[in-house]
Amino acid sequence: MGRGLFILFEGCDRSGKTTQSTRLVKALNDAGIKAKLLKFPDRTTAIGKMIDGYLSQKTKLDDQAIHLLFSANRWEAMDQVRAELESGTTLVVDRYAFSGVAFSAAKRLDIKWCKAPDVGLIAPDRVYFLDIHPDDAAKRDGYGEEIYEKREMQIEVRVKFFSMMDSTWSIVDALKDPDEIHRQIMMLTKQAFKRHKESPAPIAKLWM
Ligand code: NYM
Repeated sequence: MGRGLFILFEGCDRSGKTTQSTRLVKALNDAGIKAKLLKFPDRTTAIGKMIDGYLSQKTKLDDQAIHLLFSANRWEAMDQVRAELESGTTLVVDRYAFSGVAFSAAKRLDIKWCKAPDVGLIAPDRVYFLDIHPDDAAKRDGYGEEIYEKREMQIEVRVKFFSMMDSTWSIVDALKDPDEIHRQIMMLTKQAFKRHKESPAPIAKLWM
């Protein structure tokens, strides 16, 4: 059996990533493909709890310090991620290093500095960018509860995401009907499996 695929969902806050990543995992499992959902930040670990305190505005941290904690929260999951992929499980991930860079660079940290701690993480096979304008996201339930959910910040975050896109990314219109988005994502994922079957690629490293 070949390795699983490493598929990411990225996007601004309230773009529907959690809904769509959950649906994708269920659809893959229903089709007999072993798949699991991961989410970053993983708020359950010791590092994740520090991140949660910061995001929910209970504690304060330097921009640099929180950036490094987000990265450490990914690194602490890497052994498990590699083992799962090698065992043939496809991993669908709700946010990853691109969120790390987009949010910190939006706070005016140097983009090269922001990328550095995540260099060498496992690289994604595909990235689905759920694109929503921050003004539309602001109309969605629960918006504004966490530290970064402010218009100016989200506009800057979206620009930073666009600056990091390459051929592994697909931009999906997050304002479309959720069923239609799901169908589009399933189509893209089927294509990714087909390509990987025809020419299997080894697990690669990010930004190397
Ligand atoms: N976030 C997420 C970062 O600033 N850096 C990161 O590395 C990651 C993974 O955390 N506003 C931000 C983006 C979100 C917030 O994410 C929490 P979520 O998906 O709402 O739990």
